[in-house]
Amino acid sequence: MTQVLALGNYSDTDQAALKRDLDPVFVKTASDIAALPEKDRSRITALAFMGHHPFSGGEMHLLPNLGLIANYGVGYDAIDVSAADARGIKVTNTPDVLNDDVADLAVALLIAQGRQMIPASEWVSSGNWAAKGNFALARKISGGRAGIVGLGRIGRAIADRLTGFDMEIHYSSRREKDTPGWTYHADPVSLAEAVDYLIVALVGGPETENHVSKDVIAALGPCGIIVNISRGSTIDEAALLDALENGAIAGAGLDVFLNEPAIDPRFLKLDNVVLQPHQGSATVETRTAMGQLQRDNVSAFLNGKALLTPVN
Ligand code: 8YV
Repeated sequence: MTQVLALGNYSDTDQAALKRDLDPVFVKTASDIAALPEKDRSRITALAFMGHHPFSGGEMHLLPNLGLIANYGVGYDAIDVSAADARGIKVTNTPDVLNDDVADLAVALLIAQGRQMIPASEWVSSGNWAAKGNFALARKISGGRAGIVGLGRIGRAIADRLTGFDMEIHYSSRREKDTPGWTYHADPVSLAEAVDYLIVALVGGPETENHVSKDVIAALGPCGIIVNISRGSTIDEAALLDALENGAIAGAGLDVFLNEPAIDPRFLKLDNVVLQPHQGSATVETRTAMGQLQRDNVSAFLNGKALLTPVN
C-alpha cells in the first residue's frame, strides 16, 4: 500500500529510482491531485515534490494525512511553509549538492555575455567572419568588480570562483559575513554602484521579491551586466527589460524568469542577453544527487528517522 505521492516532471532516471525506492503514485501537477480517489489521497503521508508552481494550503488540504513534503531543489519558495507548519507537515530540500553546478553556470553566463560568445559564435557560423572580417571587441572579465547579491552557499561558491579570475568581490546580504578581503554593502544600490557585474544569488519568496529594483539596476549603469541564477522574482523584471531595451545596462545572463517557461516575449527580441531554460542544477551528476537526497528524506520520514535536510 503506497504512502508516497511523487509530483512533478521527473526525468526517466528519477522516475525509475523513485519507483524502485518508494513505489509512489505519480502525478504531473498539483491539479491532478484532486482527481485521485479520496481513499488514495488519504493514504498519502509523504510527497516527493518537484517544480515551481505554488503548493499551498489548498493543495495540502487534499492530502489529509500528509506529514512530509520533500522538495527536489534547494529553493522551496513554491511551497507555503507556513501552511505546512500549521498542519504539522515537515518540509525538506536538497541543499549543497547543487552549489557547484549553479555557481559554474553563473560564471559561464557572466563570461558568455561579457565576451559576447553567442553573437560571436553566430558571426562564425553565418560565414560573416570570412565575408566581413573580425567580430567586434568584447569586455574583459578578469580583474573586474563583481557584486554578489545574497552571499549564501551558492553566492559564496560563485565569489570563490570569481576570485580565481582576480576579481574584486563585493556583496550584499542580510548581515556582514566573515569574508576577509571582500567588501560588504548593506544596501544593494550601493553594491550596484561599486561594481561592473551584478550576480544575483538570493533565495526566492516574498522577502526577496524585486530586491534588485529599478534603482539597483540604474545604479549598475550602462557598462553593467546582470546575471541571475536565483529566481525570476528577485529582480524587477519589467525594469530589467526596460534597461536592456534602452541600453541603461549592457546586458544580462539569465537562467530564471517570471512565469517559466512562458517567459515575457520581450526577452526573445533582445540581442544583449544570454538566456538559459532554468538549468542551474541540470547535470546528470547533480540531478542524481538531488534525487537521492529527496528520496533519502522520504525514507527517513517513513522509517521514523531524523530528516537529513529539514527546512522547518
Ligand atoms: C530546481 C532549483 O529544483 O534547486 C533549485 O532551487 O531551482 C532547481 O534545481 C530544478 O529545476 C527542479 O525543478
